[in-house]
Order: sequence, then C-alpha cells, then structure tokens
Amino acid sequence: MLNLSNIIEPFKEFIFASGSFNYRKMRLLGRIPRFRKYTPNPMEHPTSSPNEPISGLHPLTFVEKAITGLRQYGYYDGIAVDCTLLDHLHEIVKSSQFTPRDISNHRDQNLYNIDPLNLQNPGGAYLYALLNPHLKHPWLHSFISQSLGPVAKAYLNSETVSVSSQIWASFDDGGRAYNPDFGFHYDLDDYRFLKFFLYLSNVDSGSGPHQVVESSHQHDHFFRFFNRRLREHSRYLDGKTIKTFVGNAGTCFFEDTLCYHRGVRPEEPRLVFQAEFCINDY
Ligand SMILES: O=C(O)CCC(=O)C(=O)O
Repeated sequence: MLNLSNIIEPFKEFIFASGSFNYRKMRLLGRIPRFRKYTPNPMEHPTSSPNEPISGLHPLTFVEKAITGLRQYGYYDGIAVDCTLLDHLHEIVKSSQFTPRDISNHRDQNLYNIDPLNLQNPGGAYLYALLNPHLKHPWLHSFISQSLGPVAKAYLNSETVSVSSQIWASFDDGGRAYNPDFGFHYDLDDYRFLKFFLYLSNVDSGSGPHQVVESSHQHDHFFRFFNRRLREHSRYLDGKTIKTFVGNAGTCFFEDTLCYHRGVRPEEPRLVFQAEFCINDY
C-alpha cells in the first residue's frame, strides 16, 4: 500500500540528502531499471578473467556461474575461500584499530582492538568498523581486483569499477540499538554495484546473519520505487523466498544488494569482510 510518506520519500531524499548533485540524482533515478541499464561506461563484452581463482575454481566457469546466479537470484554463494585468505584477514583485524559505528551514538571517538578469534565487545558500542583496509594492505587490494574484480566487471558490464572495502564486528545490542539495516531494505550506492561478503567468524542464526529476498532485484519495480525500506512484517514478503547466510568463518557470497536484504539484529558477535564495486566514484 502507498501512503504519503512512501510517495514523498524518494523525492525528499533527492532534495535533502547530502552528497553531490550527481549522487543525489542517482539515488532517485537508480530506482528505475531503465536508468540502471543506460548509464556511463557500458562494456558489452567484458574480456578479463581472474588471475587467481578462489580456491581452485576454474576462472571462466566461476565467473559465468556467479553471473548466472546473480542475475537470477541476486546472489551467488557457490564459492569457497582458502584458509590463507582467512588468516590474512584475521591478521589485519588483529593489527588494526576499529571505530565505533553506532548510528544512534556518535559520541565515542576512541579506537578499539578486536581479537578475531575471541570476539568480545571492547567498548560501549555494538558495532565497530575498519574502513577500506585494502588501501593499506596491497595483497588484499590484489585479491579484490584479481579474484573478485572479474566477476564485478562482468556483472556490472563495466571495464572500470571503483572499489571500497570494510571489516566490521557486531555484538549483542540488548535489542536497543537503532540501525535501519536490521530491517529489509535495498541499497542505492550507484546505478550498478555489487557486494562481496566474507564471514570472518562462525555465523549462526543468533549472530545476526545476512538475509536476502531472492530475485527481489528483478521484480515489482513500481512498488520498489516507493519502498526502499520495508516495514517489519511487510506483506511484500508474503510468499517470497528469503535466503539466510549462516556458516563457518570463510562462508562468502556475492550479492546485488539492489535486492531487499538485511543483517538480522545480533545476539552473538559476528565479524564480516565486505568489498563493494561501483561503476562510478561519487
Ligand atoms: O549486516 C548485514 O549483513 C547487512 C549489511 C547491509 O545491509 C549492507 O551491506 O548493505
């Protein structure tokens, strides 16, 4: 059902959101499939293939399978990463300092250490993040560009992609924290974009697993235009297939987060690495 706040939300964001005019324009027009297709840098025939396939998957098969899964379901999880990658990422976590990121509490300016093998909340926040670790760690940069980049370029149909990355740890918030990402929503980070998630800790149903509404990037475009965030118990979800990603550290997947998705409110700790590919750099 459409109410007034749904109707004005896309336009309110265009007028009042922060960011450049082009960014705000994208946040409005990116809701419309036609604009997502006909944007700058289209490349009809992507040519590159990964130099370092993830865990021995044949590069071309891997890219093709990933693209097919992403187009059809909005995600691809037929991937295994090897222990070396996990160890490297744990080393980064150990040697870095994390910033508290609670949306409702900006007061804490301290930096915190996180032990990836013994996740304990180091402060008073429930969420801590490390932004763009690939800029400080060249091997992570090359893993992203060589192993993940070919999937991104092929899926986004663009030879040039901009990359960002983050690692975040979430902890039990006692049911109190405000975070709109606990509810189903879709992202508007660019006209076309793609995310890769890699769990750095074991994740079960209590650790705030990631969920995605399968194929929701493909359908219901009119509804989607006015409903970037779903209400709790939205009737839109009736009859939809929701995929919940649980698994041991090393579980990973690509996702087009134009699909409705969320991270469930956590009761147990979770540590996640994410890389994001966009076709523009705003
Ligand atoms: O915590 C999660 O799994 C959800 C993250 C999310 O909403 C996003 O990356 O857009």
